Amino acid sequence: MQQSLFESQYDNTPIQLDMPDADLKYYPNFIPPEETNGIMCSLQELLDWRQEQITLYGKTFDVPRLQAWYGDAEASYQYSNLTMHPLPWSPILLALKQKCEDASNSHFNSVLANYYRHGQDGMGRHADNEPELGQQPVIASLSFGELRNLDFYHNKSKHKTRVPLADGSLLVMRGATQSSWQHAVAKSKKPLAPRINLTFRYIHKIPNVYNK
Ligand SMILES: O=C(O)CCC(=O)C(=O)O
Ligand SMILES: [Mn+2]
Repeated sequence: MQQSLFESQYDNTPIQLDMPDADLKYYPNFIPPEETNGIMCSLQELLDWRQEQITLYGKTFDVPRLQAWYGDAEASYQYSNLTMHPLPWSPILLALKQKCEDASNSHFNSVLANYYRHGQDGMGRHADNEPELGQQPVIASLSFGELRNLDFYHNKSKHKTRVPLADGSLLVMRGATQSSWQHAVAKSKKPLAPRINLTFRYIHKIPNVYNK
């Protein structure tokens, strides 16, 4: 199965999404349909899924999805005064990373995997604008399983745009996308099947301000 990731002759012509202050390219059939289910099952089974928690106003909650963080050893980042280390790459993630790098003409050293188990899993509004990602980061977002909407909210105009992310699709975000927009995966009351999303990123080394 992994071999065919490299051999695929599938049409990968992207669609440039027409959004101001953003550079978004959408590849609807980036992974051939006959391969997506096998990859989804492998990711469900092989990744070290974790239930992370967040504390808000003194109360601790489960994050509404499972997550896993993989990457090069040096792709660590600071989070609440802690250094977070990625798990070492697995072959399937490396194969998918290579494919995303080729399409986006970029280099990635880490991936955040999100597993939305059902409609009540989602992700709140945020931008991927941490200092470790640098100015104008390139982020490649690969989706498997149930179609979920990625809702974009413009910081100034408050304009909202919904981008449906289909099984086997790739969305490459670059330029001003993160500085001008926030994005979120909305929850749904409908019974939705599982979805896995992989966001490939490049983490820059920045000085550890906490240990100075
Ligand atoms: O699941 C998605 O499509 C979005 C994931 C995301 O925004 C993130 O990992 O930062
Ligand atoms: Mn994001």
